[in-house]
Amino acid sequence: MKLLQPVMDRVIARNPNQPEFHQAVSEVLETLEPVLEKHPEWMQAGIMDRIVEPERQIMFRVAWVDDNGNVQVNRGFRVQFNSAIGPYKGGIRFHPSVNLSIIKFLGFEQIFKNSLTTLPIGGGKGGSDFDPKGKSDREIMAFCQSFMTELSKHIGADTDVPAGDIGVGGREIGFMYGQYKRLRNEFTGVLTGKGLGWGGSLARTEATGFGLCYFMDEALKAQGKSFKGATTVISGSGNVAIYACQKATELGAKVVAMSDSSGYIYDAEGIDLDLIKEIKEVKRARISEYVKTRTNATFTEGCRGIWTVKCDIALPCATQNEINLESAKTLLANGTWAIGEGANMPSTNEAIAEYLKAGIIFGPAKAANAGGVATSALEMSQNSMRLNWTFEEVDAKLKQIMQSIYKAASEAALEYTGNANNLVAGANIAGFLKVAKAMYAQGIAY
Ligand code: NDP
Ligand code: 2IT
Repeated sequence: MKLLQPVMDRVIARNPNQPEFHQAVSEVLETLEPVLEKHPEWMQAGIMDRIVEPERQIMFRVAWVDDNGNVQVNRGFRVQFNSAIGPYKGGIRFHPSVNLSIIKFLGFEQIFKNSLTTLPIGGGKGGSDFDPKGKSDREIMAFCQSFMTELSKHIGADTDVPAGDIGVGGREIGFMYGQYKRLRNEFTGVLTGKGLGWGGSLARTEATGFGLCYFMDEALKAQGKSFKGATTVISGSGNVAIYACQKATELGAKVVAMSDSSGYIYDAEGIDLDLIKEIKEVKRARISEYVKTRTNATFTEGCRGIWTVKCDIALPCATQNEINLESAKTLLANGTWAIGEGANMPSTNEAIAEYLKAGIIFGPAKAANAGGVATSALEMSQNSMRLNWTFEEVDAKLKQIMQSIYKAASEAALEYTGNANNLVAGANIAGFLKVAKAMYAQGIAY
């Protein structure tokens, strides 16, 4: 990196102790050099230094009362990263590991992902270090209400539209939406992932997992391959993993392993997804329960072990940096020929370099998991029009969007790197171009 190394150096100097943010920025800057060589006017207009600095970062106290009557204090975040092409858009994550570095890496990635969807949405992300595990419904509600009491001052249907992410699903969106409405007295599309009876879009729940499979299906087809008969491993067992499992299975794959943060299950006969849904969606229990019913399956403690399971296709759908260099090497040594990222930044930059070196089919997160936010944008459209599309309509639009993302990424990859299969560069470049053009056109205070 020549042109952009000074930008990277400034990011590191200005944002010490934010390793995840540095990682996400470095992965993008590494691929944008040829674009900036063609556009010196963008360098001159400071587009690069501007794009790595959030437009606004909000951090706030979230105080709430637990079931024992004790006061608990968490920290809330909303990073409004870039609004060049639309209102800030991105999920909210509740997980004890959440900090500013994690929210910034997610918000930064969201800029390019949202641009790739072709829909008018800017990039943002939020969350809290609140741990929903083991909390009662009342505690979840109390936390969500306190969180939204502050967040409501900073968002709006035309300003910033949050949604779910790790630890935030339909239940949490409901509690937050109720509080927003209570405070503002307005029924607008200020959140996505809402319930189907009150403004939610059909197929939003399925969208990220389905979209991942639609994207990978295109990438596989381009190389004469498909999900048919492919042994597949999916990490995680949350929203993204469950619907990735459903669609991959529909497309002919045999999913043999899934996980949660305590370990992974292996079922040689193929995962029983109804059982997973019962355990994770209904009972909110641990995945280890699976082997009580499916007695031929095994449970192994620890998260990284799942990457030692021999598979053709791996779909990491849990969390960031779940595949490090060692796990990447294990996958490749076991003959894995395709990897599609459902989670955000699940592979370290060293792991990605290893995939590219091996020449496997690799669907990077920004492109491969964009189906969730794309369908959120479709939910926003339906809310604005005050009407609902059918499941089939939304699903068809989602599929078409994922196909067009694949096309845009592979064409940009070919144009700028000479290799249509380098979807890492292709996705970053295609996503960046639209945002950079918009930022340039909109000028700067002078
Ligand atoms: P969920 O909360 O529904 O599920 C998360 C899953 O990942 C759970 O199985 C969880 O296990 C596991 N997990 C979470 N953190 C860790 C960790 N630190 N180590 C190991 N396992 C972990 O979240 P989603 O399915 O919504 O999100 C999964 C990934 O997909 C995230 O990276 C998210 O950013 C990304 N994503 C989500 C989208 C969406 O629409 N929801 C859209 C695009 C990307 P456990 O239950 O034990 O914590
Ligand atoms: O990472 C993501 O794209 C999401 N968590 C979904 C964001 C959204 O606004 O639907």
